[in-house]
Amino acid sequence: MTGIEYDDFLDLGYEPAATELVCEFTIEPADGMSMEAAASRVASESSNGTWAALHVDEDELTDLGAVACGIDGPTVTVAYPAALFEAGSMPQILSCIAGNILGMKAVDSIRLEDCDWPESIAGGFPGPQFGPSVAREKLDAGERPVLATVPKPKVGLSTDAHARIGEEAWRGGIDLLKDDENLTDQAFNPFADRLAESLAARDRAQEETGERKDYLVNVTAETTEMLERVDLVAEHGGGFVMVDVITCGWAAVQSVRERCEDHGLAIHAHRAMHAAFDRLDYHGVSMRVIAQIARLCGVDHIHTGTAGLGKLANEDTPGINAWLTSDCHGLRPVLPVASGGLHPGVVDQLIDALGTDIIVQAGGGVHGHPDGTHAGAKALRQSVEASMAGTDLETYADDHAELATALEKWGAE
Ligand code: CAP
Ligand code: MG
Repeated sequence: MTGIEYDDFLDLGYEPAATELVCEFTIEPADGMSMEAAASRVASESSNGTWAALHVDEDELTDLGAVACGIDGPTVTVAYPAALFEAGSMPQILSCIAGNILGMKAVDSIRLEDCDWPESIAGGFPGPQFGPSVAREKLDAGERPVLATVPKPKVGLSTDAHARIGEEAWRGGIDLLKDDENLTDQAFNPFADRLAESLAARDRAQEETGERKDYLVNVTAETTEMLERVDLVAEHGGGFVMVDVITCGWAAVQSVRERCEDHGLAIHAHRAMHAAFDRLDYHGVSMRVIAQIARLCGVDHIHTGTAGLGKLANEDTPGINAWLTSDCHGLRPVLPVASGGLHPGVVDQLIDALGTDIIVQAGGGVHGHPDGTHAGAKALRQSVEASMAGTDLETYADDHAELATALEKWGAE
Protein backbone atom coordinates (compact mmCIF):
# COMPACT_ATOMS: atom_id res chain seq x y z
CA MET A 1 0.00 0.00 0.00
CA THR A 2 1.14 3.54 -0.66
CA GLY A 3 -0.17 6.86 0.60
CA ILE A 4 -1.41 9.72 -1.53
CA GLU A 5 -1.16 12.86 0.53
CA TYR A 6 -1.03 16.50 -0.38
CA ASP A 7 2.75 16.58 0.07
CA ASP A 8 3.17 13.92 -2.60
CA PHE A 9 2.21 16.50 -5.25
CA LEU A 10 5.04 18.98 -4.71
CA ASP A 11 8.45 18.54 -6.29
CA LEU A 12 10.21 21.81 -7.01
CA GLY A 13 13.07 20.02 -8.76
CA TYR A 14 10.77 18.31 -11.26
CA GLU A 15 11.25 19.01 -14.98
CA PRO A 16 7.97 18.55 -16.90
CA ALA A 17 8.15 16.08 -19.78
CA ALA A 18 7.29 17.29 -23.30
CA THR A 19 4.13 15.15 -23.22
CA GLU A 20 2.75 16.90 -20.12
CA LEU A 21 0.23 19.73 -19.96
CA VAL A 22 1.93 22.54 -18.07
CA CYS A 23 -0.32 25.14 -16.43
CA GLU A 24 0.59 28.39 -14.79
CA PHE A 25 -1.53 29.66 -11.91
CA THR A 26 -1.49 32.83 -9.84
CA ILE A 27 -2.22 31.81 -6.26
CA GLU A 28 -2.90 33.67 -3.03
CA PRO A 29 -2.73 31.04 -0.26
CA ALA A 30 -5.27 31.13 2.55
CA ASP A 31 -4.26 32.70 5.87
CA GLY A 32 -1.69 30.58 7.62
CA MET A 33 -0.99 28.39 4.59
CA SER A 34 2.44 28.41 2.95
CA MET A 35 2.78 28.75 -0.81
CA GLU A 36 4.23 25.23 -0.96
CA ALA A 37 1.26 23.78 0.89
CA ALA A 38 -1.23 25.63 -1.31
CA ALA A 39 0.59 24.64 -4.50
CA SER A 40 0.65 20.94 -3.61
CA ARG A 41 -3.06 21.06 -2.76
CA VAL A 42 -3.82 22.62 -6.12
CA ALA A 43 -1.82 19.94 -7.97
CA SER A 44 -3.47 17.24 -5.90
CA GLU A 45 -7.10 18.34 -6.22
CA SER A 46 -6.79 19.00 -9.93
CA SER A 47 -5.35 15.54 -10.63
CA ASN A 48 -5.94 12.45 -8.48
CA GLY A 49 -5.67 13.57 -4.87
CA THR A 50 -8.16 14.71 -2.28
CA TRP A 51 -8.21 16.11 1.25
CA ALA A 52 -7.80 12.70 2.93
CA ALA A 53 -4.69 10.56 2.68
CA LEU A 54 -5.65 7.60 0.54
CA HIS A 55 -4.43 4.05 0.67
CA VAL A 56 -4.27 2.53 -2.73
CA ASP A 57 -2.78 -0.66 -4.10
CA GLU A 58 0.38 0.33 -5.89
CA ASP A 59 -0.53 -2.01 -8.74
CA GLU A 60 -3.71 -0.10 -9.34
CA LEU A 61 -2.12 3.30 -8.96
CA THR A 62 -1.41 4.53 -12.45
CA ASP A 63 0.81 7.53 -12.50
CA LEU A 64 -1.82 10.24 -12.81
CA GLY A 65 -0.73 12.71 -10.14
CA ALA A 66 0.12 16.26 -11.20
CA VAL A 67 3.29 17.87 -9.89
CA ALA A 68 3.56 21.40 -8.55
CA CYS A 69 7.02 21.94 -9.95
CA GLY A 70 7.62 25.67 -9.77
CA ILE A 71 6.93 28.54 -7.41
CA ASP A 72 7.95 32.04 -8.36
CA GLY A 73 6.34 34.70 -6.20
CA PRO A 74 2.58 34.21 -6.67
CA THR A 75 3.10 32.05 -9.79
CA VAL A 76 2.81 28.31 -9.47
CA THR A 77 3.58 25.88 -12.28
CA VAL A 78 1.86 22.52 -12.35
CA ALA A 79 2.63 19.67 -14.76
CA TYR A 80 -0.14 17.19 -15.61
CA PRO A 81 0.50 13.77 -17.17
CA ALA A 82 -1.28 13.36 -20.52
CA ALA A 83 -2.87 10.11 -19.34
CA LEU A 84 -4.97 12.11 -16.86
CA PHE A 85 -7.02 13.44 -19.77
CA GLU A 86 -9.58 12.03 -22.14
CA ALA A 87 -8.43 12.74 -25.68
CA GLY A 88 -10.49 15.40 -27.39
CA SER A 89 -12.77 16.23 -24.44
CA MET A 90 -12.52 19.87 -23.44
CA PRO A 91 -15.07 19.50 -20.61
CA GLN A 92 -12.97 16.75 -19.03
CA ILE A 93 -9.75 18.75 -19.29
CA LEU A 94 -11.37 21.80 -17.72
CA SER A 95 -12.89 19.74 -14.90
CA CYS A 96 -9.27 19.02 -13.92
CA ILE A 97 -7.31 22.20 -14.52
CA ALA A 98 -10.11 24.74 -13.91
CA GLY A 99 -12.40 22.70 -11.68
CA ASN A 100 -12.72 22.29 -7.91
CA ILE A 101 -9.45 24.10 -7.32
CA LEU A 102 -11.09 27.46 -8.10
CA GLY A 103 -13.16 27.08 -4.93
CA MET A 104 -10.64 25.47 -2.56
CA LYS A 105 -10.42 26.92 0.92
CA ALA A 106 -6.64 26.40 0.80
CA VAL A 107 -6.40 29.42 -1.48
CA ASP A 108 -7.87 32.86 -1.07
CA SER A 109 -7.78 33.21 -4.82
CA ILE A 110 -6.41 31.33 -7.80
CA ARG A 111 -6.30 32.17 -11.50
CA LEU A 112 -5.39 29.87 -14.36
CA GLU A 113 -3.17 32.18 -16.40
CA ASP A 114 -1.64 30.13 -19.19
CA CYS A 115 -1.31 26.62 -20.54
CA ASP A 116 1.45 25.01 -22.56
CA TRP A 117 -0.43 22.39 -24.59
CA PRO A 118 1.60 19.32 -25.55
CA GLU A 119 1.08 17.65 -28.91
CA SER A 120 -0.45 14.64 -27.17
CA ILE A 121 -3.40 16.81 -26.08
CA ALA A 122 -3.58 19.43 -28.84
CA GLY A 123 -3.55 16.62 -31.41
CA GLY A 124 -6.87 15.34 -30.03
CA PHE A 125 -8.58 18.54 -31.18
CA PRO A 126 -9.36 19.72 -34.70
CA GLY A 127 -8.39 23.39 -34.42
CA PRO A 128 -9.85 25.92 -36.86
CA GLN A 129 -10.99 24.90 -40.31
CA PHE A 130 -10.12 28.28 -41.86
CA GLY A 131 -8.82 30.88 -39.39
CA PRO A 132 -7.43 34.07 -40.96
CA SER A 133 -7.72 32.59 -44.46
CA VAL A 134 -11.46 33.50 -44.44
CA ALA A 135 -10.34 37.01 -45.45
CA ARG A 136 -9.34 35.64 -48.84
CA GLU A 137 -11.06 32.25 -49.11
CA LYS A 138 -14.56 33.42 -48.25
CA LEU A 139 -14.30 37.21 -48.57
CA ASP A 140 -12.45 39.79 -50.63
CA ALA A 141 -10.67 41.62 -47.81
CA GLY A 142 -7.19 40.87 -49.19
CA GLU A 143 -4.55 42.23 -46.82
CA ARG A 144 -6.76 44.69 -44.98
CA PRO A 145 -8.71 43.87 -41.81
CA VAL A 146 -12.09 42.22 -42.34
CA LEU A 147 -14.93 44.60 -41.47
CA ALA A 148 -18.01 43.48 -39.56
CA THR A 149 -21.01 45.22 -38.10
CA VAL A 150 -23.80 44.26 -35.75
CA PRO A 151 -27.16 46.01 -36.20
CA LYS A 152 -28.24 48.06 -33.22
CA PRO A 153 -30.44 48.15 -31.24
CA LYS A 154 -29.24 44.71 -30.16
CA VAL A 155 -32.73 43.24 -30.16
CA GLY A 156 -36.09 44.49 -31.29
CA LEU A 157 -35.50 45.13 -34.99
CA SER A 158 -37.97 43.30 -37.22
CA THR A 159 -36.60 40.81 -39.71
CA ASP A 160 -37.14 43.29 -42.54
CA ALA A 161 -35.37 46.08 -40.70
CA HIS A 162 -32.48 43.78 -39.80
CA ALA A 163 -31.96 42.68 -43.41
CA ARG A 164 -32.33 46.24 -44.70
CA ILE A 165 -29.69 47.52 -42.27
CA GLY A 166 -27.45 44.64 -43.27
CA GLU A 167 -27.81 45.45 -46.92
CA GLU A 168 -26.96 49.11 -46.33
CA ALA A 169 -23.89 48.11 -44.35
CA TRP A 170 -22.68 45.62 -46.98
CA ARG A 171 -23.23 48.15 -49.76
CA GLY A 172 -21.25 50.71 -47.78
CA GLY A 173 -18.18 48.45 -47.65
CA ILE A 174 -18.69 46.05 -44.73
CA ASP A 175 -17.75 42.40 -45.33
CA LEU A 176 -19.68 40.66 -42.57
CA LEU A 177 -23.05 41.32 -41.01
CA LYS A 178 -23.15 39.89 -37.50
CA ASP A 179 -26.06 39.15 -35.18
CA ASP A 180 -25.91 40.50 -31.68
CA GLU A 181 -25.39 37.95 -28.91
CA ASN A 182 -28.88 38.22 -27.50
CA LEU A 183 -30.59 37.89 -30.85
CA THR A 184 -31.31 34.24 -31.60
CA ASP A 185 -34.86 33.09 -32.42
CA GLN A 186 -37.34 35.47 -30.84
CA ALA A 187 -40.86 36.19 -32.07
CA PHE A 188 -39.99 39.71 -33.25
CA ASN A 189 -37.23 38.36 -35.52
CA PRO A 190 -37.36 34.57 -36.03
CA PHE A 191 -34.14 32.78 -36.91
CA ALA A 192 -35.24 31.07 -40.14
CA ASP A 193 -36.83 34.21 -41.61
CA ARG A 194 -33.89 36.37 -40.64
CA LEU A 195 -31.44 33.92 -42.17
CA ALA A 196 -33.30 33.74 -45.48
CA GLU A 197 -33.92 37.49 -45.77
CA SER A 198 -30.43 38.49 -44.71
CA LEU A 199 -28.76 36.10 -47.15
CA ALA A 200 -31.02 37.36 -49.96
CA ALA A 201 -29.91 40.90 -49.05
CA ARG A 202 -26.30 39.69 -49.02
CA ASP A 203 -26.68 38.34 -52.54
CA ARG A 204 -27.99 41.70 -53.78
CA ALA A 205 -25.14 43.53 -52.07
CA GLN A 206 -22.58 41.16 -53.60
CA GLU A 207 -24.08 41.73 -57.02
CA GLU A 208 -23.95 45.50 -56.58
CA THR A 209 -20.47 45.79 -55.10
CA GLY A 210 -18.75 42.88 -56.86
CA GLU A 211 -17.30 41.85 -53.47
CA ARG A 212 -18.01 38.66 -51.56
CA LYS A 213 -20.03 39.34 -48.41
CA ASP A 214 -21.35 37.07 -45.69
CA TYR A 215 -23.47 36.81 -42.59
CA LEU A 216 -22.47 35.75 -39.05
CA VAL A 217 -25.87 34.43 -38.04
CA ASN A 218 -26.19 33.60 -34.36
CA VAL A 219 -27.02 29.90 -34.13
CA THR A 220 -26.49 29.77 -30.34
CA ALA A 221 -29.06 27.51 -28.68
CA GLU A 222 -29.41 24.13 -26.98
CA THR A 223 -27.04 21.82 -28.85
CA THR A 224 -29.47 19.77 -30.97
CA GLU A 225 -31.30 22.91 -31.98
CA MET A 226 -28.02 24.64 -32.71
CA LEU A 227 -26.90 21.85 -35.04
CA GLU A 228 -30.20 22.12 -36.93
CA ARG A 229 -29.57 25.84 -37.31
CA VAL A 230 -26.09 25.11 -38.66
CA ASP A 231 -27.64 22.80 -41.27
CA LEU A 232 -30.13 25.50 -42.21
CA VAL A 233 -27.34 28.05 -42.71
CA ALA A 234 -25.64 25.65 -45.12
CA GLU A 235 -28.92 25.00 -46.95
CA HIS A 236 -29.40 28.72 -47.49
CA GLY A 237 -25.87 29.22 -48.79
CA GLY A 238 -24.34 31.00 -45.80
CA GLY A 239 -20.61 30.65 -45.21
CA PHE A 240 -20.38 31.35 -41.46
CA VAL A 241 -22.14 30.80 -38.15
CA MET A 242 -21.77 32.74 -34.93
CA VAL A 243 -21.69 30.88 -31.62
CA ASP A 244 -21.60 32.37 -28.13
CA VAL A 245 -19.01 29.89 -26.98
CA ILE A 246 -19.02 30.44 -23.23
CA THR A 247 -22.76 30.58 -22.68
CA CYS A 248 -23.36 27.47 -24.79
CA GLY A 249 -20.35 25.56 -23.48
CA TRP A 250 -17.32 23.90 -25.00
CA ALA A 251 -18.93 20.52 -25.58
CA ALA A 252 -21.52 22.24 -27.77
CA VAL A 253 -18.76 24.16 -29.57
CA GLN A 254 -17.05 20.86 -30.32
CA SER A 255 -20.29 19.49 -31.80
CA VAL A 256 -20.78 22.62 -33.90
CA ARG A 257 -17.20 22.42 -35.14
CA GLU A 258 -17.78 18.90 -36.39
CA ARG A 259 -21.04 19.82 -38.12
CA CYS A 260 -19.51 22.94 -39.67
CA GLU A 261 -16.79 20.83 -41.22
CA ASP A 262 -19.46 18.77 -43.02
CA HIS A 263 -20.71 21.98 -44.61
CA GLY A 264 -17.48 24.01 -44.94
CA LEU A 265 -18.82 26.73 -42.63
CA ALA A 266 -16.53 28.96 -40.57
CA ILE A 267 -17.26 29.65 -36.88
CA HIS A 268 -17.30 33.14 -35.40
CA ALA A 269 -16.90 32.88 -31.62
CA HIS A 270 -18.56 35.55 -29.51
CA ARG A 271 -17.52 35.43 -25.85
CA ALA A 272 -20.36 36.85 -23.74
CA MET A 273 -19.80 35.93 -20.05
CA HIS A 274 -16.03 35.63 -20.43
CA ALA A 275 -15.61 38.45 -17.94
CA ALA A 276 -17.14 36.26 -15.22
CA PHE A 277 -13.98 34.17 -15.55
CA ASP A 278 -11.30 36.61 -16.61
CA ARG A 279 -12.14 40.10 -15.38
CA LEU A 280 -10.44 39.77 -11.99
CA ASP A 281 -6.71 39.56 -12.48
CA TYR A 282 -6.28 37.47 -9.34
CA HIS A 283 -9.01 34.83 -9.70
CA GLY A 284 -10.67 32.73 -12.38
CA VAL A 285 -9.46 31.78 -15.84
CA SER A 286 -7.59 34.22 -18.06
CA MET A 287 -8.86 35.28 -21.48
CA ARG A 288 -5.60 33.90 -22.81
CA VAL A 289 -6.60 30.41 -21.70
CA ILE A 290 -10.18 30.88 -22.95
CA ALA A 291 -8.75 31.82 -26.35
CA GLN A 292 -6.50 28.74 -26.29
CA ILE A 293 -9.46 26.50 -25.54
CA ALA A 294 -11.43 28.10 -28.37
CA ARG A 295 -8.59 27.47 -30.82
CA LEU A 296 -8.27 23.82 -29.83
CA CYS A 297 -12.04 23.35 -30.15
CA GLY A 298 -11.80 24.84 -33.62
CA VAL A 299 -13.39 28.28 -33.87
CA ASP A 300 -12.19 30.42 -36.78
CA HIS A 301 -12.61 33.86 -35.19
CA ILE A 302 -12.77 34.91 -31.56
CA HIS A 303 -13.29 38.24 -29.84
CA THR A 304 -10.17 39.21 -27.93
CA GLY A 305 -10.77 42.89 -27.24
CA THR A 306 -9.61 46.21 -28.55
CA ALA A 307 -6.24 46.77 -26.86
CA GLY A 308 -7.95 49.19 -24.49
CA LEU A 309 -9.36 51.45 -27.24
CA GLY A 310 -13.06 50.60 -26.91
CA LYS A 311 -15.80 50.52 -24.29
CA LEU A 312 -14.94 47.24 -22.55
CA ALA A 313 -12.16 46.22 -20.19
CA ASN A 314 -9.51 44.13 -21.95
CA GLU A 315 -6.76 41.77 -20.93
CA ASP A 316 -3.55 41.94 -23.02
CA THR A 317 -5.19 41.81 -26.48
CA PRO A 318 -1.85 41.88 -28.39
CA GLY A 319 -0.45 38.99 -26.34
CA ILE A 320 -3.58 36.87 -26.78
CA ASN A 321 -3.67 37.60 -30.52
CA ALA A 322 -0.01 36.64 -30.80
CA TRP A 323 -0.78 33.27 -29.17
CA LEU A 324 -3.72 32.69 -31.51
CA THR A 325 -1.44 32.96 -34.50
CA SER A 326 1.62 31.26 -33.02
CA ASP A 327 2.59 27.67 -33.73
CA CYS A 328 0.55 25.12 -31.79
CA HIS A 329 1.39 21.65 -33.08
CA GLY A 330 0.08 22.36 -36.56
CA LEU A 331 -3.34 23.70 -35.52
CA ARG A 332 -4.46 26.51 -37.82
CA PRO A 333 -4.40 30.02 -36.36
CA VAL A 334 -7.52 31.93 -35.29
CA LEU A 335 -8.47 35.35 -36.66
CA PRO A 336 -8.95 37.71 -33.69
CA VAL A 337 -11.93 40.09 -33.53
CA ALA A 338 -11.65 43.60 -32.10
CA SER A 339 -15.06 44.82 -30.96
CA GLY A 340 -16.76 46.98 -28.35
CA GLY A 341 -17.15 50.71 -28.68
CA LEU A 342 -15.08 50.99 -31.88
CA HIS A 343 -15.64 53.73 -34.49
CA PRO A 344 -13.78 55.06 -37.55
CA GLY A 345 -11.72 57.49 -35.45
CA VAL A 346 -9.79 54.73 -33.66
CA VAL A 347 -9.11 52.34 -36.53
CA ASP A 348 -5.60 53.66 -37.22
CA GLN A 349 -4.60 53.14 -33.58
CA LEU A 350 -6.23 49.74 -33.53
CA ILE A 351 -4.20 48.63 -36.55
CA ASP A 352 -1.05 50.08 -34.98
CA ALA A 353 -1.71 48.02 -31.85
CA LEU A 354 -2.96 44.79 -33.40
CA GLY A 355 -1.86 44.70 -37.05
CA THR A 356 -4.06 44.01 -40.07
CA ASP A 357 -4.86 40.31 -39.50
CA ILE A 358 -7.96 41.12 -37.47
CA ILE A 359 -11.69 41.62 -37.83
CA VAL A 360 -12.77 45.15 -36.93
CA GLN A 361 -16.32 44.93 -35.63
CA ALA A 362 -18.35 48.07 -34.95
CA GLY A 363 -22.04 48.32 -34.09
CA GLY A 364 -22.75 51.77 -32.65
CA GLY A 365 -19.72 53.08 -34.55
CA VAL A 366 -21.46 52.30 -37.85
CA HIS A 367 -25.20 52.65 -37.18
CA GLY A 368 -24.75 55.69 -34.92
CA HIS A 369 -23.25 57.71 -37.80
CA PRO A 370 -25.26 60.94 -38.13
CA ASP A 371 -26.13 60.06 -41.74
CA GLY A 372 -27.11 56.47 -41.03
CA THR A 373 -25.83 52.97 -41.57
CA HIS A 374 -24.73 53.27 -45.21
CA ALA A 375 -22.64 56.35 -44.47
CA GLY A 376 -21.36 54.71 -41.28
CA ALA A 377 -20.18 51.68 -43.21
CA LYS A 378 -18.46 53.88 -45.77
CA ALA A 379 -16.75 55.85 -43.01
CA LEU A 380 -15.41 52.67 -41.40
CA ARG A 381 -14.11 51.39 -44.73
CA GLN A 382 -12.53 54.79 -45.46
CA SER A 383 -10.77 54.78 -42.10
CA VAL A 384 -9.32 51.35 -42.93
CA GLU A 385 -8.24 52.52 -46.38
CA ALA A 386 -6.54 55.55 -44.84
CA SER A 387 -4.80 53.44 -42.21
CA MET A 388 -3.62 50.89 -44.78
CA ALA A 389 -2.22 53.70 -46.92
CA GLY A 390 -0.51 55.26 -43.89
CA THR A 391 -2.52 58.45 -44.38
CA ASP A 392 -3.63 60.46 -41.41
CA LEU A 393 -7.41 60.08 -40.85
CA GLU A 394 -8.03 63.84 -40.76
CA THR A 395 -6.19 64.27 -44.07
CA TYR A 396 -8.08 61.40 -45.70
CA ALA A 397 -11.33 62.93 -44.43
CA ASP A 398 -10.66 66.08 -46.48
CA ASP A 399 -12.09 64.32 -49.53
CA HIS A 400 -14.11 61.55 -47.84
CA ALA A 401 -17.29 63.14 -46.49
CA GLU A 402 -18.55 60.14 -44.49
CA LEU A 403 -15.27 59.82 -42.61
CA ALA A 404 -15.24 63.56 -41.99
CA THR A 405 -18.70 63.39 -40.39
CA ALA A 406 -17.70 60.38 -38.26
CA LEU A 407 -14.56 62.14 -37.01
CA GLU A 408 -16.60 65.23 -36.23
CA LYS A 409 -19.00 63.15 -34.19
CA TRP A 410 -16.62 60.83 -32.37
CA GLY A 411 -13.23 62.48 -32.81
CA ALA A 412 -10.00 60.92 -33.98
CA GLU A 413 -8.60 60.22 -30.57
C1 CAP B 1 -20.33 45.59 -29.76
C2 CAP B 1 -21.07 44.37 -29.30
C3 CAP B 1 -20.16 43.16 -29.00
C4 CAP B 1 -19.09 43.39 -27.96
C5 CAP B 1 -18.47 42.11 -27.48
C6 CAP B 1 -21.90 44.66 -28.06
O1 CAP B 1 -21.19 46.66 -30.04
O2 CAP B 1 -21.96 43.95 -30.31
O3 CAP B 1 -21.01 42.15 -28.54
O4 CAP B 1 -18.09 44.18 -28.51
O5 CAP B 1 -17.41 42.37 -26.65
O6 CAP B 1 -22.96 44.03 -27.97
O7 CAP B 1 -21.45 45.38 -27.19
P1 CAP B 1 -20.60 48.14 -30.29
P2 CAP B 1 -16.01 41.66 -26.79
O8 CAP B 1 -19.72 48.05 -31.51
O9 CAP B 1 -21.83 48.97 -30.54
O10 CAP B 1 -19.87 48.55 -29.07
O11 CAP B 1 -15.55 41.80 -28.20
O12 CAP B 1 -15.13 42.37 -25.83
O13 CAP B 1 -16.25 40.25 -26.42
MG1 MG C 1 -22.92 42.39 -29.14
